[in-house]
Amino acid sequence: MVASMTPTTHHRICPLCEACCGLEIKVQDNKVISIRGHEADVLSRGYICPKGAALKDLHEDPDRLRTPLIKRAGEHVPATWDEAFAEIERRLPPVLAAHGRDSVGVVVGNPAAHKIGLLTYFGKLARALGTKNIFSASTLDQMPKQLASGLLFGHWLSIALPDIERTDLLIVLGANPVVSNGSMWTVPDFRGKAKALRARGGEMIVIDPRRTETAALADSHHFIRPNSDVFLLAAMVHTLFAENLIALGSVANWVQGVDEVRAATLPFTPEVCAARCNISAETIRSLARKMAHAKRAALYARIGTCTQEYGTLASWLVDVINTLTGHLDQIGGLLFAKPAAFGSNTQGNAGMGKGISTGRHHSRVSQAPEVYGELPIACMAEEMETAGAGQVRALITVASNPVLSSPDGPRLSAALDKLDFMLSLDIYLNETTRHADVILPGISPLEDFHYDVAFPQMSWRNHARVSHPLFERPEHQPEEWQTILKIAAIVQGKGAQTDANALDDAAFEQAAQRMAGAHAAELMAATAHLRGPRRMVDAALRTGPYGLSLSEVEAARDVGGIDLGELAPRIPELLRTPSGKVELAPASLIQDLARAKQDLNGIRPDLVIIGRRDVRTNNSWMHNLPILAKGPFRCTALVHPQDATKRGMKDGDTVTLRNGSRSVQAIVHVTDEMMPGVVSLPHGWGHNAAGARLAVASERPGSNINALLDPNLRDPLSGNSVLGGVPITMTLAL
Ligand SMILES: Nc1nc2c(c(=O)[nH]1)N[C@H]1C(S)=C(S)[C@@H](COP(=O)(O)OP(=O)(O)OC[C@H]3O[C@@H](n4cnc5c(=O)[nH]c(N)nc54)[C@H](O)[C@@H]3O)O[C@H]1N2
Ligand SMILES: Nc1nc2c(c(=O)[nH]1)N[C@H]1C(S)=C(S)[C@@H](COP(=O)(O)OP(=O)(O)OC[C@H]3O[C@@H](n4cnc5c(=O)[nH]c(N)nc54)[C@H](O)[C@@H]3O)O[C@H]1N2
Ligand code: SF4
Ligand SMILES: [Mo]
Repeated sequence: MVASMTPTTHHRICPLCEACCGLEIKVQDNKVISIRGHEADVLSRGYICPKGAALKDLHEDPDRLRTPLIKRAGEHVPATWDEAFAEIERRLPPVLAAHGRDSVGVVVGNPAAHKIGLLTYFGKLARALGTKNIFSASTLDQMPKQLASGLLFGHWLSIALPDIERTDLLIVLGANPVVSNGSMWTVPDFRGKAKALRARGGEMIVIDPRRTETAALADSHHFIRPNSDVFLLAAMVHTLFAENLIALGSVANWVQGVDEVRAATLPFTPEVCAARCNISAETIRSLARKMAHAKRAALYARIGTCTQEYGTLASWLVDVINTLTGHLDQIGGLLFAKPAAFGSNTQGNAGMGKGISTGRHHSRVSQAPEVYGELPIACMAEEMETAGAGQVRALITVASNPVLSSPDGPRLSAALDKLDFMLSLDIYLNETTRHADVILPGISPLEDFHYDVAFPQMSWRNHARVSHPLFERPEHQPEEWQTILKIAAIVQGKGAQTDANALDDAAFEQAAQRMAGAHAAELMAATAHLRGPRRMVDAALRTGPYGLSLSEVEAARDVGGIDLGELAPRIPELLRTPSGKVELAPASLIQDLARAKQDLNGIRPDLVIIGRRDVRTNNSWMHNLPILAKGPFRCTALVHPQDATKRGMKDGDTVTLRNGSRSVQAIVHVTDEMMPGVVSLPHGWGHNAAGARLAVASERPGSNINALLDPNLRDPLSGNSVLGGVPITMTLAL
């Protein structure tokens, strides 16, 4: 804790995106005076982006909530923590008692992945509720990638990562890591690493409907028609078989299903697929040959390939190509991380496991299958609107802003208004939380302990790093894990007065059994001085593959963390599939490929819409920070000159974008960086909701692309929403 006249220096991990950069923060008189990249950080080596520096603005933002709010007569008014918990106790248990467990839904959003208290305790709330209605941002994002990886390798978090510092060829499909700083791949300073790749004679190819900031660094760029990656990828696989380019390399003994893949991709000839995806047959063949001939190569794909109708198929075929060309589990190809703690594929029996399954239950209205314990977020509105047993009548949102981030926000907004009770764990009164009856704020990241649970499982280099609070949290404000345990106690009928620490002790005893089995008592004794997430981290580190402890990782904080070295081959030990092999041809995917085959000659709409990210934004919630909000307006619709001319439009015009009965207005920016026939509008905008408290963001609200999108359009296997490649019309606004 800090209260000094001379500046003090602190090191912590940036909690804002998956790059997880190490920061060096100087503090004086209890104020942040500077934030820069921590040069010694073992993972990020001094890199920082503008958002990292904006943590100061976040910490100081007057709109960031510091006390609970209760809605009284339509107005959100400040309340004490005791009053807020009492209000929850008054309103939530009766809903459960009258309508059963499924009548309370929970939705968890992106920042929860960066707040250890939320990430490690959310599950306890979901279990306490016992509801099937669990939703998250995963089905707006990476669920297809997780499903495909789970089917191939046996666990949802076994993600094959490009070995960027040692590769000769990197193909980037549907991702813009120069702006996003990487996703499902923790790779701070992607730009620096891509430049180094090219400087050592390597090649980078980008395939994207927009000539992106990442494409600007590449040797070549190809426009691809949105929503058609499955056709490009299947045709590449077809080519590998047709030209005898299959060479599995060191994993040859650990792969099954090659023949099934060959048979299933036979119909996808480059000639047939070229017209569908807008990439010539010759280019398709040349991409396949390049992957086959390069000694060290990696094909990387991300959200552009997930948020589409064939998201799981596309994600699967990416790793099929990586495997068939001998780059899986190869130095300079694709490798798997080996995290120091919480690694799902460092636990249990090495080399074999249960694998994954989906569809253990289904959503009530659309019958969408459960995937990784949750239902598609786009089903949330219909579950609230449709009467009958199991109707969602109360909702808990945890760091989630689905009114802006999920399809048909306006419909969701209307459904939230009709709930019997809504509780939000959030730090802003925004487009979603304005509907809540009670809002419980989380503490500022600078007041919080942190250890990344998920991202070391996807990091370009193995490491262990931890963050400590720089500032004391406001008096009486609980840490977020304590808040969650209190709510869990309320829904279990234990009452709001229950001591969170006692609940935590009981829960930890069970966790210790799971982690250490016969040695559980020893583990409990070794960690007895800790509580909450700190104790979980210590226990996970001690039982992890490097046998570290929290105090060892803490001791390395100011020297940039503990470097656990380059990624190394892990097959077969990593596998958790029932066969103990890489299951290259899962039945569900082979079957789904038939759906794509039906669509080989599918319609090619005149105009479709896709999304976009900007380095100064982070989904829907950082537009209120002055340092990021300044500068040119970013929520513009990018339109190719041909498309603009055809419709009599010019730069700066306001246009109406329409998808059936849904429409939004946006300002046009004409640019040939777009593929003709494709419009790009970023997501996370539309900050003009009445009752929200976002002074800076509401000055330039922007438009909500998700108001255009249809919640019924989903990848059927993963339940992921289709957020791109959706046909629209565009007319000049009157
Ligand atoms: N059309 C379109 N839509 C998209 C996408 C797209 O590409 N196109 N991308 C999708 C993707 S990848 C994602 S991940 C989702 C993200 O969508 P969401 O999961 O809804 O995440 P955010 O938009 O980041 O909103 C985060 C919420 O968490 C709150 N919050 C921030 N920090 C904290 C904290 O420390 N504690 C608590 N309790 N709350 C906090 C914020 O105030 C905000 O309400 O959006 C998706 N939506
Ligand atoms: N600055 C910033 N960084 C972020 C975020 C942010 O909002 N701002 N959000 C974070 C989150 S939650 C996530 S999940 C990651 C996402 O990280 P990325 O996946 O790198 O996300 P994007 O920058 O949206 O890049 C997706 C690319 O796919 C392209 N695309 C769209 N449709 C298609 C298609 O059908 N096929 C192909 N091949 N390409 C297509 C788009 O033009 C875009 O260039 O970024 C994270 N980092
Ligand atoms: S890239 Fe920027 S936002 Fe992401 S972790 Fe690094 S500093 Fe933070
Ligand atoms: Mo995301």
